[in-house]
Amino acid sequence: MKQANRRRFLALGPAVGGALIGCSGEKKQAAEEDGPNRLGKPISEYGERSEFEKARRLRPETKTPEQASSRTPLAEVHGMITPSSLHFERHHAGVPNIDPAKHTLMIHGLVERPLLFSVAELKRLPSVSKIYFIECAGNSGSEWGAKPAPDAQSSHGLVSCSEWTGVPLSLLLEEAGVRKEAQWVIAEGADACKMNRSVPIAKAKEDVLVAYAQNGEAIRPEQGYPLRLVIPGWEGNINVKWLRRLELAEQPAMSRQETSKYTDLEASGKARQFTFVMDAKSLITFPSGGQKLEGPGFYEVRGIAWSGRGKITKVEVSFDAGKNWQSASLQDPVLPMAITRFRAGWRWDGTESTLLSRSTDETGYVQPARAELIAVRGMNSNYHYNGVHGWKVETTGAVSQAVQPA
Ligand SMILES: Nc1nc2c(c(=O)[nH]1)N[C@H]1C(S)=C(S)[C@@H](COP(=O)(O)O)O[C@H]1N2
Ligand SMILES: [Mo]
Repeated sequence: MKQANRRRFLALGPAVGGALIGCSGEKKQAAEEDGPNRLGKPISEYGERSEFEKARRLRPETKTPEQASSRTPLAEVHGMITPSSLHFERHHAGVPNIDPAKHTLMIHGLVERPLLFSVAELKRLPSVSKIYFIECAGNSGSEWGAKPAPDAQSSHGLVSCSEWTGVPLSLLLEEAGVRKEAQWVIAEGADACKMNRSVPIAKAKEDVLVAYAQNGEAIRPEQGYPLRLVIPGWEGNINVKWLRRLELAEQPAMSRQETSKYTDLEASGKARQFTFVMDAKSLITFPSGGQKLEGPGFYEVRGIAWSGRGKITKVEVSFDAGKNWQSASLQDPVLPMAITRFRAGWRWDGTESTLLSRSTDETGYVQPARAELIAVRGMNSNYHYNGVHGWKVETTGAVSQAVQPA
């Protein structure tokens, strides 16, 4: 049975058959010289990837790389976890070099008992590990305009997903004793700009983490070493890195990042503020812009979906610009506020095709078409674009961005 399936698979076309051409005797000998008969490298203290692997973060050309973002190569990563070394970065004042032995977290303001924790003290407290995505509100912002970005990394690379370990913020707040007037927690980082954001008290008590680990090791400096806030499902900016202070207050701070930035100007000229939640989104990562299909035949279309409101319950894909839709299969585990991978088989007949994906989350929210999004939000926004995205496969097999009707 297995054999029969395998033979059928090989018949699917040139795209999958090529890799299985047998070795000639000569080739076999060469392979053995580099391979298992040759003594390899010794053990090492800290792992590096193979020299043949080239996936890397995309950085813009800029004179101010301390105030910039780099992007995850979404078309080159697998599964739901982003390797820490490829997690996107967004810094407003560079990455501070913090000695954890000297770093502290202060909790003060409207509390019964102001507290000061060392990193070591935080690590002694009851901990949890959770898989959550972090997405900059500016992710896929290029798609608001008439000229969408050419590939998955430049259009959607400001989202990544890690396993975060840390202390529930609710536990620290209980220890401090939150006074009933306190409605906001103002979080501040230890970077040069002391970036700060205001978190509503209900969310702070619900599921926020003061994280010290990412994917099994200490958080990377770029992600906030030694401490960061992880605020599940909410825009990246509020996930304050290099966390050093939490002030309980009656009012939000009205800081730069929640007034002049990270607000969304509507068509009427009125701005939406405190738009924390990242709505459901999805992206096909294979085939995606810049790639080339070798010829007609079978392909596994792959992508990622995520929602700041909970679990992804459905991803539909279309191979004909939205005329027909079918459900993709979702890779377990499907976790709330985490990246979910989807896959769907496609037999490409060689004609020009537009591939779309559309996600639905457990609240019933459906990722809108671009026109539906613009009808509600106008065209003034830089942030929170989550319209259905498409790639065009040309008859040559070249894949490029598909312009969605406005
Ligand atoms: N202290 C501090 N926290 C910060 C930032 C910053 O510049 N300083 N950038 C914010 C923004 S805009 C985003 S999108 C996320 C990015 O997190 P990452 O760099 O770990 O991907 O961190 C947020 N937290
Ligand atoms: Mo951001």
